[in-house]
Amino acid sequence: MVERTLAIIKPDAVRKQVIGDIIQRYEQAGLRPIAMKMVRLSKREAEGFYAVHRERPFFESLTSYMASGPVVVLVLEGEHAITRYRDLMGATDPAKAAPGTIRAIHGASIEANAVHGSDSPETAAFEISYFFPGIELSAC
Ligand code: IDP
Ligand code: MG
Repeated sequence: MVERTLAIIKPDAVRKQVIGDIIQRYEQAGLRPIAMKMVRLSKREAEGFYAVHRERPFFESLTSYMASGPVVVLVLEGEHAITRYRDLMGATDPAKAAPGTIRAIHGASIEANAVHGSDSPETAAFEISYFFPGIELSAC
């Protein structure tokens, strides 16, 4: 089943200048970028994106961090893209992420963990529409 998932290359990874390395890993895994842009989220935009986490103790810090610098937002398409991208990212905490995963390689901390990926088809639909109007995906 061909799926679409939302990926974000987070501020720590952009600062480290590993955008190219991360996108290469997506492509080598058969996750095809079909939309992409660099944006600087406002605090409010980061809060809207992570609204499901608003009761969590790390919400304030997480949304400040996500607004701390530019991010690269992509839609990735491929067979079982959602779970395959979660596997490629690795566990939330880079210290616990399997060797060879993007978070193990590039993550700095449980918060600054290099990349985001949608966790379900419903989340992917919300997250893709948060950043990309349908018209920007229709040519792909
Ligand atoms: P996920 O990104 O692996 O799906 P979530 O639980 O959805 O993990 O958390 C969203 C983001 O919030 C994480 O990617 C990470 O940046 C941050 N985060 C998660 N847990 C913690 C924590 O315990 N302390 C600080 N930040 C956290
Ligand atoms: Mg999540």
